[in-house]
Amino acid sequence: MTTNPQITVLIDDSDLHNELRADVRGGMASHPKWMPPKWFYDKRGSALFEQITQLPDYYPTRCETEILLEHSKDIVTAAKAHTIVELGSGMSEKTRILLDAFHNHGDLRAYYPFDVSDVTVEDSLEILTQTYPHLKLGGVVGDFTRHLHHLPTGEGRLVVLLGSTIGNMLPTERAELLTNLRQELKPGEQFLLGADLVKDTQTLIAAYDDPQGVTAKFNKNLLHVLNRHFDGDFQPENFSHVVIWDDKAAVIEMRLRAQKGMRVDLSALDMELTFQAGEDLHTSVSTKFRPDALRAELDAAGFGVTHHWDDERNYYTLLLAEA
Ligand code: AVJ
Repeated sequence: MTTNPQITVLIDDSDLHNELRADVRGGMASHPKWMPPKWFYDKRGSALFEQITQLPDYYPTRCETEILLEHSKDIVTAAKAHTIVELGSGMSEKTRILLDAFHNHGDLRAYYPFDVSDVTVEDSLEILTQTYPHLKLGGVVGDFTRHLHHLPTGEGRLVVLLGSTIGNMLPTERAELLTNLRQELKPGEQFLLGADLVKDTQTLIAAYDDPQGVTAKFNKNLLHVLNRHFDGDFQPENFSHVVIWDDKAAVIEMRLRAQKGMRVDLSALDMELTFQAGEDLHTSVSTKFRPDALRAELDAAGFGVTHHWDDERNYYTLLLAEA
């Protein structure tokens, strides 16, 4: 009875390669040098992030899972959705908690993962087809910051954005995403957002600077990605993993600090980079939210927050908002 899920492909490997090239040309010419965090996630980077989610100090994934397990029935009842679209779905692992709850307590008819990685969308759909034979499945390979006008249609949609992915975006980028999303939705359609909250500095730093060194490896993986794409000669061991809490902006920053002066060749780009000793390459921001401020951002985009569910320690929150 199942038909093969239809996948809409809006970007391919060569688009990604070109985008990475543009980001290198822009970011490496800036002061300070910086790169957007989305380039960590090649095959090795994704596996390292998977390991991060299992670290004792990296609490966000566990908190979000705890909230989903504890409140999935309430979420189903409140959201009343027939269609789920998941942005940045990855392998849709946590989503399965929601899908199961909708199966038991709701009337869900369709699920659409939306992710930049074609392999990820294909693999997750293949697994889901077997587990949820009654669900209509489809997917989008695209960048939700650019391709939201390709949001799958369907009755009674719930768009979900989990994993504190929104924390990776800058305030203006968030405003743009939320506004665009609100515009895509019909009044009454829903948005479920997972976000990490401000808490004591020690806990925040420890989550990004584990003694096992997995996050350091993940951070340095960016340099491996650049070497591979552009025939580069970065020596990742000559950079150290640096984590900074910026209280004013409420962001955890990750950086790679040059341990000595260096020249780095990116042959395929005809580019030679110079690093001074101690110079930082900024590799990511991870925003931590204050509940009122996050609500205000959703309000400003035309959403109304109707529910929120937090974990026991108030480390993390799931917001349900209505368009
Ligand atoms: C997947 C972006 C939510 O910022 O917490 C984990 C990525 N980086 N450790 C985060 C990440 C370093 C993660 N997000």
